Amino acid sequence: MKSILRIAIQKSGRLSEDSIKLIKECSIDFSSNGATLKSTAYNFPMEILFLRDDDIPGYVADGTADVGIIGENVAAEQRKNVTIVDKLGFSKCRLSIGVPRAFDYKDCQSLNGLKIATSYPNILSDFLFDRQIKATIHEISGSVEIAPSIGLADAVCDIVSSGSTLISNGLKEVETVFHSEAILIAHPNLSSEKKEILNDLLFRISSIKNAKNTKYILLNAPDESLEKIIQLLPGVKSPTIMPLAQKGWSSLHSVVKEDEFWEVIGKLRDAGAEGILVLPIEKIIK
Ligand code: PRT
Ligand code: ZN
Repeated sequence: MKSILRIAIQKSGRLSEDSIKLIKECSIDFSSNGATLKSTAYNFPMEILFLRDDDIPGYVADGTADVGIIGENVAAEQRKNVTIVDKLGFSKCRLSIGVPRAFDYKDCQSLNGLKIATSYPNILSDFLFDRQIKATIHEISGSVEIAPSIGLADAVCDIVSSGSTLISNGLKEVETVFHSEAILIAHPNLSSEKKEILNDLLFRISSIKNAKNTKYILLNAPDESLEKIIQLLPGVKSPTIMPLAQKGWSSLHSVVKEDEFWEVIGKLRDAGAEGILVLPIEKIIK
């Protein structure tokens, strides 16, 4: 029987949409109607399992799934025997310590003697141990942010992204314990056939990551400006230049990072560039 790579992704939650989007951007088609627990890709040797994110490291470790997409925070907390094969760049967040706004916080030693509520006891205890802080960890599974206001704890250690949950619960963020983003984990001993499928998947993911925030740019310029413009838009290898029907003018095609584009646009126009078009890129294979 032909090998199939089983990937576990979050069924519903903050990772779901971007996980599905990433797989589909890899040109792997499957149905995902929200109700199914398992789906088979139509055009790639892959089966998709839809699970709770907390269950994914265990299933990947025991081989029920071959690979999985989870938050780095979950992998670091659970410490299951899995290999991190790629960072995926979405669901970025941090695990931070928050204390009541009125708390006179100086540095991490101010945490000595406090009771800290968290769903991440392992990551927090490493953080405290490294800094020789003696605090009590109170493990709770949800709604960590309300613990200080109901007298359950003095401080919290919870996931923060915008910071508004901490603020609306009268807390201030005082220490960052861990930075997280979505990662691809794999079973440590995949068969060579499954490894081959995983390598194909990783290659497709890298071409999508290369294209992220990168735009295709076309412009017209007088020939005497080309050298200057090439310096501004070096592209992947070097820009393509084609003569226009109008003598003395060329069309230049290149790629540019979106944030760098706004820095060079003024310089391109000063150099004589006209008719600048900027288009999205789906994939870049280097
Ligand atoms: O049901 P299931 O168990 O599958 O999902 P879950 O409820 O355990 O997880 P979910 O969907 O909430 O989060 C999945 C992953 O997304 C986490 O493990 C993180 O890696 C990542 N992530 C990114 C976040 C956030 N951003 C986030 N903001 N996880 C949780 N939050 C919560 C946080 O717990 C807090 O309550 O959002 C609140 C803080 O947000 P801000 O924007 O107010 O700071
Ligand atoms: Zn969860």
